[in-house]
Amino acid sequence: MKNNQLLIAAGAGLASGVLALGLAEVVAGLVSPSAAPIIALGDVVVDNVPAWLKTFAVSTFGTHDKVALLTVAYLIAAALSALAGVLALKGRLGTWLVLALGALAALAAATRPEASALSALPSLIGAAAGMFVLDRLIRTNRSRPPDDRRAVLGLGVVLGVGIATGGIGNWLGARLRGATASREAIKLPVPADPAPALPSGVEVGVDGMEPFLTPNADFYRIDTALSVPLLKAEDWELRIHGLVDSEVTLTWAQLVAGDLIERDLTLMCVSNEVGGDLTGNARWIGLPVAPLLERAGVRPAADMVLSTSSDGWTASTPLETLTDGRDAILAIGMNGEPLPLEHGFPVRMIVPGLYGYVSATKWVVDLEVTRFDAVEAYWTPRGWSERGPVKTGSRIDVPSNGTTVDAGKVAVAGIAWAQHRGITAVEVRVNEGAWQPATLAAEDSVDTWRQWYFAWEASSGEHRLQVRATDGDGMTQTGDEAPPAPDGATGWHEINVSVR
Ligand SMILES: Nc1nc2c(c(=O)[nH]1)N[C@H]1C(S)=C(S)[C@@H](COP(=O)(O)O)O[C@H]1N2
Ligand SMILES: [Mo]
Repeated sequence: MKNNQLLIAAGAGLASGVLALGLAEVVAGLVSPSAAPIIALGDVVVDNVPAWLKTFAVSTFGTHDKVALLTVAYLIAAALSALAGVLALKGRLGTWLVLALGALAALAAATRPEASALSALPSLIGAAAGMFVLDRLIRTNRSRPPDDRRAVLGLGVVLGVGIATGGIGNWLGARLRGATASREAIKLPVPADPAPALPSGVEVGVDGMEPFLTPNADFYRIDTALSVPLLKAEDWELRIHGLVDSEVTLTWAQLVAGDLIERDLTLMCVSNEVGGDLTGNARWIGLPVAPLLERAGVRPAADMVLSTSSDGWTASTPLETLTDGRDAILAIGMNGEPLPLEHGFPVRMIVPGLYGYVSATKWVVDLEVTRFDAVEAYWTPRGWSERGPVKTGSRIDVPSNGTTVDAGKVAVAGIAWAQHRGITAVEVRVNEGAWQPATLAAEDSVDTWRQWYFAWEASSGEHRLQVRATDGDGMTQTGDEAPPAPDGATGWHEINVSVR
């Protein structure tokens, strides 16, 4: 009997919690998706986790780190809701717990960089509804015998309504914010300076190799945003200020009317491990950054540009990489489409030769011309270097590690990269033997990765293959092993293959 009552109370708590979160989701859909309680609390967690935990999350869950975090958050919310239900049996403590959780989430939402005056509303309305429903459920159940089937039915109804409203809220959010519609309405302008056609032979044509240009759907995604910022191109504005003679404001209409260039650029995450897949190559359309900075009139004291996203994330980019003639752009197009929402719609920055965390700000809305000794970007106080030039590297993609192949000629192939320096040689060695030259695929540009191929005469047994690249500066990739933090992993990628 007693057990039954506890179980129903826990269920009442859970059902009220789901309803509270679902309703909060609807209000967040109207206010701002990032103001939803779990998202707001999650964002605070993301911004405050110690560096080692973030590194662990990315290395364990890779690009699924957000799903992992949200799953944990929802499990904690479920446990606390059930606890509130049990406490509510005894007195006011249960409803107070709901109120406290709601207030905490409201505080989190209200103090986010992208917060508005209404950001606390979803959590507060959710908590109020949760308290009311919990109170009603507990009261009705107290007045009934604990094995009454109507009690369970009531819980089920509340739970169902909660889940349904949550789903509606999410959908409503994306619709009402209009980001998808804004993106769908865009017809990318023809660039003034289009990319030359891909040279033939940029792909080695070995089965199992990724395409030279990464389809948008397969492009890796890394960012701190638990809910994708939903901006509309028509409302977008970029402010350029700081150590400049005159501030510049750039609207979407002005951006697309500018002299756009189209370039193939390979982007890579500093968290990419040796042999990792946190990299992609796309054909981007964008407006060069240098003329904008020139128009603003950069003061001599400046040595850095701090770019900020709509959700308050920042990157510190060395000024010289934006003005030395390389194709640093405010990108609006990715492989012939407007930027996908999760890759920074409507505008992001791309700077060839730099890891994403110091250059590739998505949903960019602000460029502050400043100094490295004046401000730190998002990842700097979290244990990453303030500067992040891409390190020369290479990877074996075929055959994959641990596979068995037939003796005889085996196609070994992969990619090598040294953005903005280019790749001049790739070498492979077998079982720590002599380094042997691989054949390079055609070069698209020095700013992209380059495929390579090696015809291996494989004899039966267990073998270890290693790869290393040499860049356009004549520097050969070091075999010294270093982890991704603080400024990019080093070491030779190796695979083990059984030959039968
Ligand atoms: N607004 C914002 N931009 C961001 C980030 C972020 O967390 N927030 N992460 C950066 C990092 S670490 C990388 S590697 C690239 C990844 O870009 P992608 O997700 O389009 O591949 O975006 C960069 N731009
Ligand atoms: Mo990154």
